[in-house]
Amino acid sequence: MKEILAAYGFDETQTVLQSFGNGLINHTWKLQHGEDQFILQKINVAIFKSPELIAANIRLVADYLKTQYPEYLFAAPLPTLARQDMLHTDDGYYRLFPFVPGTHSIDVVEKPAQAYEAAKQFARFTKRLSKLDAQQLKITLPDFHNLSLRYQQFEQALLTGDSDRILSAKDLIGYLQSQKQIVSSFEFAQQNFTLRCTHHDTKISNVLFDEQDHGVCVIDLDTLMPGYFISDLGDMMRTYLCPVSEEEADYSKIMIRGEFYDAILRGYLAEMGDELTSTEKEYLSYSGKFMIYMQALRFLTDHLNRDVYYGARYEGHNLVRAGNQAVLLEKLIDWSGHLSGLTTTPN
Ligand code: GN1
Ligand code: MG
Repeated sequence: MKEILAAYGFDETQTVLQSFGNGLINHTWKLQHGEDQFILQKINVAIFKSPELIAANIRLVADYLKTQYPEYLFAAPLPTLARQDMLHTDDGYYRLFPFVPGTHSIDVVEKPAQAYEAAKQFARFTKRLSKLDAQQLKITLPDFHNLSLRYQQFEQALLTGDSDRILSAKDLIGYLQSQKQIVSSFEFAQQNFTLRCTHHDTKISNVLFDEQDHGVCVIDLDTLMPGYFISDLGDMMRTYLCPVSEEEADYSKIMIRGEFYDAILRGYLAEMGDELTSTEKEYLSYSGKFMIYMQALRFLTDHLNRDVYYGARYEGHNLVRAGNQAVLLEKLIDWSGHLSGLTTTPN
């Protein structure tokens, strides 16, 4: 830490570091230096193999927004004393962000208004970048939301994963196999949707709110890449619709909160309503199923592969997470069926 603090010009005796947020991949701290607050983040290089691509994307977007939308608040990383926008030490890559004064973040969506505000912020971000060619963005995580590949990785784990785990997860495996049509809809999306500058991690803690609980800006651009709108809209559905998170082991608490669904859509469409094509608009409700299904596959695949990606804090942790997401998927399919008066919507 000494080396890191020195690189940013902080006096160690005046610095207080505290773990921050609940991300599974990168480690994040809140850094207090005298009166000033910052966010320090260590990039997990086992996952992000080329951190310089993240820095390149942030620079591209920061420069674009500065010229096109100077009023847009964009929290770019702060340079080191040596003017680098990322610090490379023997121990990894670090970044420092300003803590935007007067803002706070939340970890759990408790009110529909928070869902509305967050959806509007993520949509505004993509909309502001709609004239920037998404192909100019670097791919920081290849195939990150490629559902076809995630399904193949799941099938591979069924062949080469831990055989005891495969056996004991057979009901869940069967359920996810029975929902494979969700992959076909993704393949349609790939052919027909517009490639956009997509955030790919739209959990609520990636939005900063002001004191009146209005959304101010989005943060955490590690997974900013070319992608489809269903990733951003869908991950909001995955993480805002249910009162409990993917960590909840008591599945009786999993439910769909209809008023949050409406709030997400209203917020998202308030900014992106004019940007989405009519084909894309037919896939609004699909987006939730897409992301929940993919997350269930990813957690289960990792469980079968002995937790190499997400890690596990207890035996069977990723199985619990996968089961949680499968129940959420079932509830959403059921709920959206009632919504449209059909048993299930075609996509
Ligand atoms: C990871 O690190 P975190 O929590 O922001 C993962 C997401 C998953 C999420 C599930 C790079 O995000 O894709 O949805 O866990 N990020 C990566 O909690 O794999
Ligand atoms: Mg993230």
